Amino acid sequence: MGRWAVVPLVLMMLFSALGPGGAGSVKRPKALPALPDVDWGHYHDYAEMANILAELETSAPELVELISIGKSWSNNDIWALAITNETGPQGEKKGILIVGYHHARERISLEVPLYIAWRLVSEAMTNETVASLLGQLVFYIIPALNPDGIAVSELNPWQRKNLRPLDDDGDGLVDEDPPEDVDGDGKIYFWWNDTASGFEGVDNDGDGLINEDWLGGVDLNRNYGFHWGDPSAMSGSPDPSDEDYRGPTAFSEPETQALRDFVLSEQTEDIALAISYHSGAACVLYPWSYTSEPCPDEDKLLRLAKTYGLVAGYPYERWSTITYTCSGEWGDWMYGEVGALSLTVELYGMHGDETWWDEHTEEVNGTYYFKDVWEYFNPPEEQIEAICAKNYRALLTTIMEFLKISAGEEELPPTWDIALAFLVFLMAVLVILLLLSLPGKGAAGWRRPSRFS
Ligand SMILES: [Ca+2]
Ligand SMILES: [Ca+2]
Ligand SMILES: [Ca+2]
Ligand SMILES: [Ca+2]
Ligand SMILES: [Zn+2]
Repeated sequence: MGRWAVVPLVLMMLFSALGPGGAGSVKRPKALPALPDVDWGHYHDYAEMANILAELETSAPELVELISIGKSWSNNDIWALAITNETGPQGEKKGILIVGYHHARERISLEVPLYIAWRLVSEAMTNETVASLLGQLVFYIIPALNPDGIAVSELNPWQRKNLRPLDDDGDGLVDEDPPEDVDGDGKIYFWWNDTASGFEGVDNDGDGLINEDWLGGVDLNRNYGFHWGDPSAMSGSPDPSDEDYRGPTAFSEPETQALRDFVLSEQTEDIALAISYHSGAACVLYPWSYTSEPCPDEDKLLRLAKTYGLVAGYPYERWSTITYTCSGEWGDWMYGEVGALSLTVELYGMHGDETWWDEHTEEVNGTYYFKDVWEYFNPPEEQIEAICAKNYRALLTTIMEFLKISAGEEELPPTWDIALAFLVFLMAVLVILLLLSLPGKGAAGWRRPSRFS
């Protein structure tokens, strides 16, 4: 390339930097952030997630702040985004906390908060509702509270807990015998018959037992310091080998400590609404979870859960009446200790679908096999984006309802819905009648071409 060939290139670069109006001649519209191009057709691993979060901050530094709120057992950063309009009037802003991925096998619960962050930033200047919300609120989004779980769930999609090194069977060795994919079909089956049950795997340490000490761990959603270890609750086990092991003490885990310290720090605004994403079932839950009694804000929480549920198409109910009672649960702590209205959204899952379960269970000589635990908790990849999108809509609608609650506005009673629908119908009829009575280019206004007259 000759030396003069670069001139047009440089000129083009200059023009694009100045914008179509040239230097200062017209007021430039606010530039849209150059957003990362995200593929929502696959499950993101830890590195991909971290890249998207970093790119969001780079592309819109006036909206996004990327914060490491702590490190996991395997020394992975637990990333949070603070998203708000930093250029408008600041004043008192309320915080909205969104947290995903407490449980390793619930991979869709990472995609949804990641998508929410991406959509909020992408629509910050083009969607009036989003712009208004970002003016009044700060969104704190933690897509993956259990970052170590991502890689483990690829190896063993049964994994639920974090990676605290833990001697489940008390033999002095730590995490020495997790399940393996022995037959190489990419899945780990669970088998059971009349006398025994177990997972696919081999005896890694030669002690005669198979899979007796998995990787980790503690159930992060039983480790919070509100009614932690309450013996009256059905879930929150003291046994390290159990799926819902609550940990040695409340907030024993770096992951729950990170969330606690972030929520309670001076750095964050007053968090007034909090939403946590899980999967395995499809429903919206609210406190209490440790007891079947209603909490003092039952009315408000039901109103929020109903708003979310109606938009996303999920049933909604107090946690303890739809599932089972839990101790040390996130939503109870967020509400009971922090004072935020808290919802838990179960995004997707085959819980309670007996037909699906039967179709995915195989019987061979009196022993049953179940292989599709990934599919139990996570939608096929081609459904990820639609599930993210409907939850984004449900979240925005719920936040609008939350703002009404905060402003003391009453919920529209159901009779109002009917009255409103009737009014809309009446107006439509009137408009149609009006249109029909108008002379114009319709049938009545048609003129025959002159040559026929
Ligand atoms: Ca052991
Ligand atoms: Ca272990
Ligand atoms: Ca296998
Ligand atoms: Ca063993
Ligand atoms: Zn979960």
